[in-house]
Amino acid sequence: SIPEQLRDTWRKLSAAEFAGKEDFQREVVRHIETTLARSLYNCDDGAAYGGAALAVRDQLVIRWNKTQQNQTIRDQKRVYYLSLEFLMGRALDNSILNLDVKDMARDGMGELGFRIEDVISQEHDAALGNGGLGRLAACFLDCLATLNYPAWGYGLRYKYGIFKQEIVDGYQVETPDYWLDFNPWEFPRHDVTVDIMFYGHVNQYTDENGKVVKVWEGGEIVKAVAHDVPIPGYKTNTVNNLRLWASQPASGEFDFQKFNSGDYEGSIRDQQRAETISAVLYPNDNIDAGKELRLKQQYFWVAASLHDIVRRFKKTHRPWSEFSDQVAIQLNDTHPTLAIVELQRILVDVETLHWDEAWDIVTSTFGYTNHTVLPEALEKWPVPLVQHLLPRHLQIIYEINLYFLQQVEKKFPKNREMLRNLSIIEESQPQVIRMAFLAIIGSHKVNGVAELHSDLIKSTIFKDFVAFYGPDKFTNVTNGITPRRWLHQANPKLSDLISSKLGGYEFLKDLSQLENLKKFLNDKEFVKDWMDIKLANKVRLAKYIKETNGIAVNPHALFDIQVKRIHEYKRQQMNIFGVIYRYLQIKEMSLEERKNLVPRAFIFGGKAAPGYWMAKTIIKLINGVGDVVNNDKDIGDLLKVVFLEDYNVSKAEMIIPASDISEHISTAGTEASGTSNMKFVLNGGLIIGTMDGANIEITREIGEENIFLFGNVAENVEDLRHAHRFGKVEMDPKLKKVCDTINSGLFGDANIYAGLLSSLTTGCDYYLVSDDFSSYLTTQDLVDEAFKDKDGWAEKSISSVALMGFFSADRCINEYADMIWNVEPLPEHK
Ligand code: 73E
Repeated sequence: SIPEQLRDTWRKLSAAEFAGKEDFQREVVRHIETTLARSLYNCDDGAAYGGAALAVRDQLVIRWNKTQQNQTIRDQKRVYYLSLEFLMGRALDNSILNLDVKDMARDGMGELGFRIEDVISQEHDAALGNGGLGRLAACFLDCLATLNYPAWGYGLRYKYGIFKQEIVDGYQVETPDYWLDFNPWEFPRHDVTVDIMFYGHVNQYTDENGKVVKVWEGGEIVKAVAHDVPIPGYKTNTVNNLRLWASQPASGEFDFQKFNSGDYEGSIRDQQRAETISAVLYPNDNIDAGKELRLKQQYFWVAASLHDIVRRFKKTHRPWSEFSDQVAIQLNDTHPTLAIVELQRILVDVETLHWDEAWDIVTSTFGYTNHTVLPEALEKWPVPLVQHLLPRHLQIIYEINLYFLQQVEKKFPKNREMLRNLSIIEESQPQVIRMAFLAIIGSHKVNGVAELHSDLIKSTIFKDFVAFYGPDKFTNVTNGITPRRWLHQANPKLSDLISSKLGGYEFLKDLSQLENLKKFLNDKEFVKDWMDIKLANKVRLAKYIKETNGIAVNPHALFDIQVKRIHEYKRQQMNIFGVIYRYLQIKEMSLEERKNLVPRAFIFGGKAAPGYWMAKTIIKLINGVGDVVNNDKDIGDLLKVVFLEDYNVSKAEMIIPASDISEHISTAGTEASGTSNMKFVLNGGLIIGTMDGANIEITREIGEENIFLFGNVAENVEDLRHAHRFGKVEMDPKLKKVCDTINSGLFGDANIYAGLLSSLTTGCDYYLVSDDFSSYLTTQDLVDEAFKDKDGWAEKSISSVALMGFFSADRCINEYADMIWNVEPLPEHK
């Protein structure tokens, strides 16, 4: 660092925070003219975005540096959130809002000739995630910074995020998402690197004290390079760090021997192989693809992150026994479970601690969050693959398992079944490692993400662990969302209206204050403003639909939205079957009868995993139905069906505020939580849903009168499935009618949909569409009736929002901090 006597000079010259609009504008223009080498003659929206982003970024960096210094000086326990996905979306708008300089930015850019909305929309989404799990990680980062927790995110810097979806002839087509052409939000740290080893073998040596030491050596080395992203909190000086690792060849250069001998291709092959590790995000949501490259990604990221965490701890010269007083590591699902093994390896092999002492440190450091009970999503790695890629880690896993099973044997003597049920190793062909079991055994707390889900994991997939550990190791932290992005940023008009009634924007930091909105339920002007904002948001979406899909949607129609990953368990198929039934009904109605109908626009969006054939068929059917319905002159405004291409975070910010009703209709017991349900309600939309995930707690908070619930409950699912398997279920006649219509070829060649339809019959209807279809339709009729009563609908909308405080992710973070991490916020620095 700089010598004491020079520091005054340095400090005088330190970068300063904006004093006002002119400062901001000066920085924007300076960046456009110098950093970007443009001028007022060739500055388009893209360059204006660049200038604005760089100017705002400078402000973040000033606070970021101070936050990091402050955290080092205070030297308190830190939280490390390990997630293979961070679905961040856009950063400029979020940064401006969190710095509380939106008005200044709007005026400032306006005077320079640019509309702030146009500038903001130039930004490419940071789409390093699939869906809810990745977006939850992003919301948590916002909250950690807003609440001043000393926290770091650790992830992978994918060169390609989630693919872009195009719809061609009604089918999904994937194209790569290269998002790094201009990314001002990351700082490559070429000086922060870690060498990561793969393959190789384990050798045993006896050291000078006669102790046997195991050394993992002779493997292939890949270099991890840190890329840091500043994470600003809302109206606080705290700016935390998200560290993403990129893979590079260890030497940094190609193989000169090969090059000189004329093998140019061979010389860069190793480089490409190394870079492949962080090249692409696996595009599967709630499915485990089980590919070797995925395991490589996991170890690469986990090993680099742990090295970094351990290096930071060692700088404080504390004894190892204090590690878990300084470090809490949260595992976002099982994807980072190898971190448990890696820390044990570092402590035992490198730092030469005794096994038991090391294991105590490990287990008091980690917490594990489970996000799904779907069997196809539970990670299991084949033993031979792990043996090949990470030989030392496999030995350690065996040892962990051995000691654990000895405990099991003590508690349940001679109980072979218990040993088999609890073993980390599943005795299949080949043997596989159950990563969730390893995560449980290596953590001090395990949590689910909504009450029902946390109960379900205790009574099903982890039942025997509850019997072994007792129930206290398992807990619940119901998911939440950040109201900064999902209200203030996505729906500025509503946020402004709320603040005008609640006396400022404090509610964005304490969402329970929304309760005070109830006082205005009878304030006619307020209610009108509220519904006018909803209409304006619908008009905006209708305009977008017209531009992108060419479909004219009446903004006064009931907007019924289902946007999320396409998955059979989420039951988009049930939704579109319902649409088909509605269409058939309308066709049979007289003109007089039609006058009573509520016009409805069904709006869908979401990506299918590229290899998930059934999900892709569902997309095709939605588009097939849309083609028929939207072009049927006889139907007009009464029914529209829209599939919005390439659903992502920035589109969600536009779509969610425009809903009247949204659909959260998963088979009971399958959706762990869901978080878009919370986003829709917070924006004044109502929901139709099943008794699943967080829908249950949303109902408890906002009241049954404000939600449209239907369908079977989780308790009945097993029996119903059993009945289907034994052919004891007659198909609902209405659903039969829908199937017949699809089979008639009305929506395109019936062969395309054969698999989808047979899943209901020969496939035993695993997701129970036929069991819930009739109550789904009945409930949709109730929605229509309720929508006709405009005042009643407005009352439901406002009173729901008033009671959504619980679902702020600030509440989640405080619960994690309290129950799992045992960390305190830092006092905010100047
Ligand atoms: O219910 C959602 C939940 O709201 C759940 O399906 C999702 O996590 C959300 C946040 O808690 C989720 N994603 C995955 N598992 N659960 C997953 C699994 C493997 C790869 C990618 C994502």
